[in-house]
Amino acid sequence: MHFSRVPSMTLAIVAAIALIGCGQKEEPKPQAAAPVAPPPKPEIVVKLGHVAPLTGPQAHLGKDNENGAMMAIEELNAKALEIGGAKIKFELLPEDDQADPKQGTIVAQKLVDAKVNGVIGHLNSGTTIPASKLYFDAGIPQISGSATNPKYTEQGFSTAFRVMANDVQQGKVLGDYAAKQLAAKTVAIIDDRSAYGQGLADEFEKAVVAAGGKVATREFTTDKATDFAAILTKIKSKKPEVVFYGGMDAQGGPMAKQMKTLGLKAKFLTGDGGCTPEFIKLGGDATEGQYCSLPGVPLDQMPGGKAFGDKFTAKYGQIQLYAPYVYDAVMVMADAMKRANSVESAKFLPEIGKTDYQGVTTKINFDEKGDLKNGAISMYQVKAGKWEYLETIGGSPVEAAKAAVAEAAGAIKEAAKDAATTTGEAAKEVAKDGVKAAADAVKAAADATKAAVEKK
Ligand code: ABU
Repeated sequence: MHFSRVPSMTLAIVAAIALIGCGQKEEPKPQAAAPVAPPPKPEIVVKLGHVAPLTGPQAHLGKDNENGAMMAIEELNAKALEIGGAKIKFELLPEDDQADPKQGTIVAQKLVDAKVNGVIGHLNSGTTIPASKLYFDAGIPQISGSATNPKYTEQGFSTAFRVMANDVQQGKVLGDYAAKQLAAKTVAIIDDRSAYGQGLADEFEKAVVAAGGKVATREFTTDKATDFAAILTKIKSKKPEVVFYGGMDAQGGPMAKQMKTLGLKAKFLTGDGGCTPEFIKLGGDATEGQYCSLPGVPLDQMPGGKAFGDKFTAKYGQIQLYAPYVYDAVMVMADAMKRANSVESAKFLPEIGKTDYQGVTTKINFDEKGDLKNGAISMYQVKAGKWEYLETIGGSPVEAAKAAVAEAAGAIKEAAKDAATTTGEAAKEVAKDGVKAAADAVKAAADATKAAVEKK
């Protein structure tokens, strides 16, 4: 036999190839498994429509509402909420309805098409009411912070809510005030023919008549008018003791001014639409001694009023009117989403009806129609160029006292925490601020408790 001589290296290669062919390769040494990062939580953008007049004579009120909503949205986003296992980012979709009912439905349809999760607004009853049908048909929850005409929540729409007392309550308080506190035997009534102005004037008239007063004349204007000489001249000839105006500050201020120019000496009384710094600015010294009503209690008596006022003023300037209510409207909607563990309109809508939320303005619970339970109305008078609080009618003083005590307890706890955790010079300032906030809250609690006791 012949054996060829094969070099040893060649044999090794052949052996290796044979081994590979047999699938016998050297296994890598087992290594510790790298930790697997959990998949990132999905982020859901929750779109909230907001509607108010951003142009025209009520633009200052519309912007005030929008700022209230924006402040709530920013605070919610800062909390990095998780709902239904997703990170939630709130986004405000602001729309301008120009306080015009037709434009109100146009922008409402735009928000429906944008598939918003909810709507905050509108500002005016005249736009809120027609828009509410579109939101109801689309199943979109709506909370207004300022529309007070009763019809809004009387249509049987499960989607409609408001966070302030309505004009049945407000008109009654105003009518009683004119007939009883101001002892007016005859009144003249003007309204701007808007759903709000006309509706409030109707309720005022009913209450005056029920209290034994007489309506000398009823006159009309519009929410765009600036000259009221003709109707005021007619009213002057009737010698009423009170002129009541159902409408907004853009007309109310100039109307008070023109009353003075014409020598019409009757007291001027208006509702929440005129209860603004703008009314005083437009009416000048003719507004001195005049009256307005406003659903709710004054900001400094609201459970979270002081803190809200300080923060809002630093960020946006003077509060015009409804900003705290609109802020609460956003928070109530977010609270319903948290309780439903869903941002889907159909899922969190039933939770809005079950709301039991301590807002900045008051404790918020809704009745079966979507109206605020225990809504209060407060009266104000212009003194030394500023609206001064006179009294509150209605509401739940016991609830207000309870909320104020809780607020005071929270403020004291915060002050103690700040004092314990801050060092050096800064500590003195922080502790001073905290103690002052706590003292304010304790005073508000004492006032609210006194009011509750007096009411009993
Ligand atoms: N609440 C008075 C202004 C808004 C409105 O109801 O039209």
